[in-house]
Amino acid sequence: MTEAFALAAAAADALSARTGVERHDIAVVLGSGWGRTADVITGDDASAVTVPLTDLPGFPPPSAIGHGGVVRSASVNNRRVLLFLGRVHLYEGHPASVVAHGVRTAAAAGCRIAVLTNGAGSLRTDWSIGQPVLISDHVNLTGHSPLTGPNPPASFGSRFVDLTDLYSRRLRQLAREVDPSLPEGVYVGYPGPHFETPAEIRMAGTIGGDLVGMSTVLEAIAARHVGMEVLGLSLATNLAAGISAVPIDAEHVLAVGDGAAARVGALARDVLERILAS
Ligand code: 8IG
Repeated sequence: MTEAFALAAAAADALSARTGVERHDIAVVLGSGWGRTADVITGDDASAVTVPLTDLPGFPPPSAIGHGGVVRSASVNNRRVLLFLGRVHLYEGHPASVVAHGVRTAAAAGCRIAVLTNGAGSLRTDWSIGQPVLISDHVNLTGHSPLTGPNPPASFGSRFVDLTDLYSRRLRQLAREVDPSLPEGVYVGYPGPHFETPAEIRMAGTIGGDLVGMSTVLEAIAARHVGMEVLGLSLATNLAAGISAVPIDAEHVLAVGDGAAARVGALARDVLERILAS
């Protein structure tokens, strides 16, 4: 556990050496369906620097489709944004500590806010496909925690971290000031990489879920543990198994994201600017 935090500090040092930026303010993780929003979010900032994640200690090569495996440091309203294009998933065979490495690196780089985005299956037939949704809470069905293992270093909080307000009410409110029509939903984190059975989706609904996905929950826990404020944003890219009239197809899911990129990217940028001004 201590090694995980030391590795994140080393990655943050390498990042600052590569970007020439000593401290970053806000981290954004772009999940599946969100990759094309990066350019909308950072605009044509001449000071932007993109670094392959494998150049930084602790990041494995990406294997998930639609996940780029680079981190971009860019200026938004004179503040410094750290944009992860791609993330690590449990289903790639990595332990939870590796899944959490990005947010821990961002925290060590100075970020006090983590914006975690993902593509998700939706249980809500009243939402359209391509609808962005604020995550209000989650159910972690991965069976893992990024805090498993020896105690974290004393400079961090206890591993018995309170998750009552995991997804910040304040940040959700700021997002709704940008777009009052943004719905909220509970995200159920499954391990994947297979999609669910219809029975598993009925269970997700019974336990209060609105969205299902294979990411975000472990990063959110790790971010909260190091004292970051967390905003979760899902893009409902498909109706979940047993609700969807068509088979669930990972390529189609990415295409939905590409189709929504301009609109969703503008939303993400506006939300970031609103948060940075707060
Ligand atoms: I995009 O239907 C996307 N990611 N578990 N289920 C799970 N993850 C997803 C889904 C889905 N769609």
